[in-house]
Amino acid sequence: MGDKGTFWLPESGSTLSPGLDSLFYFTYWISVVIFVAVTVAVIVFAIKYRRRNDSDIPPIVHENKLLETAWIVVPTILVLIVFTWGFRSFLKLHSPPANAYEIQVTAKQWLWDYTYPNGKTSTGDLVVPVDRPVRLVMTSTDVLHSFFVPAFRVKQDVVPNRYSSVWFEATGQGEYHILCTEYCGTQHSGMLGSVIVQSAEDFDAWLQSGVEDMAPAEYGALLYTQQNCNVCHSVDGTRLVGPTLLGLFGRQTTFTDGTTAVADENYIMESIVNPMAKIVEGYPPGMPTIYSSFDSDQLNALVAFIKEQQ
Ligand code: HEC
Ligand SMILES: [Cu+2]
Repeated sequence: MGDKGTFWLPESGSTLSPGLDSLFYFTYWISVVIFVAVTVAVIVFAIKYRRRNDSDIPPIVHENKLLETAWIVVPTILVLIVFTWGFRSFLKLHSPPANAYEIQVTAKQWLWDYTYPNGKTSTGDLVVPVDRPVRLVMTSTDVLHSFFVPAFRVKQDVVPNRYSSVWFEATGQGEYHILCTEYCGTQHSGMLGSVIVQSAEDFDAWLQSGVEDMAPAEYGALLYTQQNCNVCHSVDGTRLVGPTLLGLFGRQTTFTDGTTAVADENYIMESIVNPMAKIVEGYPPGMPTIYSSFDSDQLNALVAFIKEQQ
């Protein structure tokens, strides 16, 4: 496969591409073989067994057990191979490595905004280091969008009021297209960008240059005191009115109705904007509902801050 892709697939730029592309070509070649075999059989049989005169009556044909078994068993095996292969790829697509570098993505009509852990921001162009897993935590401030990098074989809906994520590991330096693939209004087709993959050194230099905003986790720390979260939540393990935020991210929490959840980005956001949705067992339903008006910057910041309390 060349750098510029093939007739069927765009260039391949991430560690996810080879596995998915092989699966595509596997199903493609099976389809080609079956298509040719069926077409040839139809033509040959149509000629060979055509009705030759008015008194031509076909003989009675009985089933051929071997043939029938074969055309049940062989396709079943092929379908199971495709399923297993596809499911493994699906799991890989949805299991970012634990050490992935995280970048926040905010989609809005009609652009992509990126916020890096140190507060550096960019619009349109997403700069990432080569050969390092990157996880994008994405949300939208208005309508549905969808983040698509064809060369990386990743595509994920970006939805208001919740977080979705994708991860990839770019394998070569260069520029790759980002498209929005969810119709999102008049300028939808112009909602474009590039992933710019750089060497680790270039990326670090870029990251340190012209940082104007506070790091999300730092802003979160500020909100934590300004918004009085600290009155009810400690970050050192102490039990106050509410549970401690220490070790919350990734922790399994049990609720008063007996259900459980592992605290991820969506759980934390829901706990803040809709605190009555799930009440932590052993605690009163005492969290104020005033935080439902937080905007996505504030929520991203609090989520980043809480993630750091490990
Ligand atoms: C008046 C006290 C109070 C304030 C102020 C408060 N909370 Fe809470 N919070 C609670 C209580 C009580 C719970 C546990 C009951 C529940 O689940 O609603 C809770 C639960 C949570 C949880 C879920 C914790 C877990 O262990 O699953 C998160 C996250 C959270 N709060 C974040 C915040 C943030 C962020 C702020 C500030 C913006 C905040 N809270 C402000 C009282 C408070
Ligand atoms: Cu869009």
